[in-house]
Amino acid sequence: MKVLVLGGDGFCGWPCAVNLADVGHDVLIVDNLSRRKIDIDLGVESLTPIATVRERLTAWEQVGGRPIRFEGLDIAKNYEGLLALLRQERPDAVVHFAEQRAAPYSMKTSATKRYTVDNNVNGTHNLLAAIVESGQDIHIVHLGTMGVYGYGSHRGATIPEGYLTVEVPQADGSRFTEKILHPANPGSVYHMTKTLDQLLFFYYNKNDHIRITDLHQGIVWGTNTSLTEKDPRLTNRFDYDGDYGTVLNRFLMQAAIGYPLTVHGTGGQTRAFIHIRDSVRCVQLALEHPPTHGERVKIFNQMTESHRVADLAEKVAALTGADINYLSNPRNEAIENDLIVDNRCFIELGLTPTTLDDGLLTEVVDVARRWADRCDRSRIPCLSAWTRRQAAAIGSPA
Ligand code: NAD
Ligand code: USQ
Repeated sequence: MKVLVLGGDGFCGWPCAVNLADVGHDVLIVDNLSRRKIDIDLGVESLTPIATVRERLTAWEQVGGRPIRFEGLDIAKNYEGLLALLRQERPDAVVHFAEQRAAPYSMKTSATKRYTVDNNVNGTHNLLAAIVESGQDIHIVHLGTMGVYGYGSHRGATIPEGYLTVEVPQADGSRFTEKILHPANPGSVYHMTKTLDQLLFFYYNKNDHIRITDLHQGIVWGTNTSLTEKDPRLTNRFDYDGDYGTVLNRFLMQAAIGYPLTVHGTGGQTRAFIHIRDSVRCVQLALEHPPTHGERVKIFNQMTESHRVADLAEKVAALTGADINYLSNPRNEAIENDLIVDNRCFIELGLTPTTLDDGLLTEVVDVARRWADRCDRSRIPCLSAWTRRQAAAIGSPA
């Protein structure tokens, strides 16, 4: 299959691209390298040293990998370039990772809010419009987020895979049932862009019959896969800073350098998680099981387990002896929430979930220890506040 991987230089996209090439697909990475530029603007670096795209692709061929090509393109700004690329390449599928993905970054300033909306919504819409204009039958596999469902109380209900069955009362007292997109309840400007993506997919699937799989992914942890471990130049990025670092990888890295684990609030927030190796496998499964023509948008919950943030901190502390610090929460989010998730679609397709085992946790701590001298401790605190009230509480500029 010929596959374009939009955002294939990023944390989830890079291991996914090499896996797809490894299993025999013809892969072209499309990326504007904005993530690397944001690192420069923020004055931070991936904890692991990452090679340039060119070095990565050369290394991949040198370890015997099927060649992967690269195209530098901004999918949000260069519509004509994207359309020309689709016409030239005629891909069977496009995997879409190319969005600004950090909630704290999206909440930093009005400029980062506007950038996140412009980049994410335009990028997704450009892709949909370009597929229609190209007249081709291309399957889109999009990386969405579990955060579209929201982290308020679901009152013990199981979160379905995208669609909720509701009963609608009629004036005459009768009722009918219908399957609707699960109501969206975003918790940040970033998460809001993913809920807008969902509506764009719904519309283009209905109007133009584009085949789409939307993967509602949980928080990805871990760093490398067996393929990115083959050569140091293939190493994946490891974000640890207050904007881009995600909770479990941050805790493991903090434990490695002797920094007290940064729990926001009481740590009662419950979130969904998936290991990077499973994330890569799920994308492959989704690509190889496309929706049929005329099928509505296929939505999978791409997560393997749910945990409370405080429980994760305690688990990491027990494993490493780290201290835990309960901090004022910079985010405007529920103090605690329940999260029961249906993830049967991937299990039925053959995913064997990698769960939080001590060996894998230790592996991440070892990676972090190895690169501990690259860590800038001053960049660990989360200083991006959701509202003025939160900014005042954490002593951050509003
Ligand atoms: P990342 O920032 O590491 O990678 C995104 C890549 O897309 C980067 O290489 C960036 O340069 C590129 N990009 C962004 N805008 C672009 C544009 N306009 N044109 C071309 N390229 C562009 O992020 P990630 O962690 O790899 O996440 C990838 C996707 O998966 C995102 O859509 C994210 O929302 C989703 N996701 C990530 C996680 C996670 O824990 N990392 C969890 C759930 C969902
Ligand atoms: N948190 C801490 N301490 C920290 C960092 C975070 O307690 O040091 C808490 C946050 O307050 C939040 C939870 O941990 O309650 C998760 O935060 P996160 O930064 O790990 O994850 P999030 O902002 O939700 O975003 C990440 C990815 C995003 C993806 C999302 C999946 O950056 O791209 O969409 O996970 S999900 O959470 O399922 O919506």
